Amino acid sequence: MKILRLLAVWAALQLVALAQQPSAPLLEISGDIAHPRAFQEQEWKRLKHTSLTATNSHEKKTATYGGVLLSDLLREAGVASGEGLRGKAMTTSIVIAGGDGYQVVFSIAELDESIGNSQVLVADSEDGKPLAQGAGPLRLVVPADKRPARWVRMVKTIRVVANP
Ligand SMILES: Nc1nc2c(c(=O)[nH]1)N[C@H]1C(S)=C(S)[C@@H](COP(=O)(O)O)O[C@H]1N2
Ligand SMILES: [Mo]
Repeated sequence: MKILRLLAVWAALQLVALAQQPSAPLLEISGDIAHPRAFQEQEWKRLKHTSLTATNSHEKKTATYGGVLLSDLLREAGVASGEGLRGKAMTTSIVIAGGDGYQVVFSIAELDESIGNSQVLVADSEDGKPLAQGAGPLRLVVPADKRPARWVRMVKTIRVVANP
């Protein structure tokens, strides 16, 4: 009987440990930044969201995407922007990687609202619905690009790389 009670306690402890395990983050921002961050789904939902309409020329499909602007995310992570973006910081690159290892690069100045002002959205919805499996949960939307080669599917990490 004592054994059974011990087993029950052990099983309960296992369940508590399982529930406390942090799930894999939705997105991580790391590299040469003041505030590396990992966003869980709940935190991501609370970030300021923006929507824009863009055409995927590959699929000849125009849709309205909702998500967080890359420039807003970078500012939140402490990356230089606006008048603060000058000198050596002008050579910083932003590497975006998908869950399949596909990576693309943006230069900091092309994203900055006061310089290139190229809007890049880390999208979490398409026409009001979550992104399809294999594309989401997060996908880059780059309206200014002619070919959607930088529309990274399954975005997992954003790495800020300062030029040495
Ligand atoms: N994760 C990931 N994203 C990716 C790619 C990839 O291989 N892996 N290919 C890119 C290329 S080259 C193109 S043209 C578009 C294709 O987007 P589509 O599948 O929505 O047509 O996805 C881009 N995003
Ligand atoms: Mo492509």
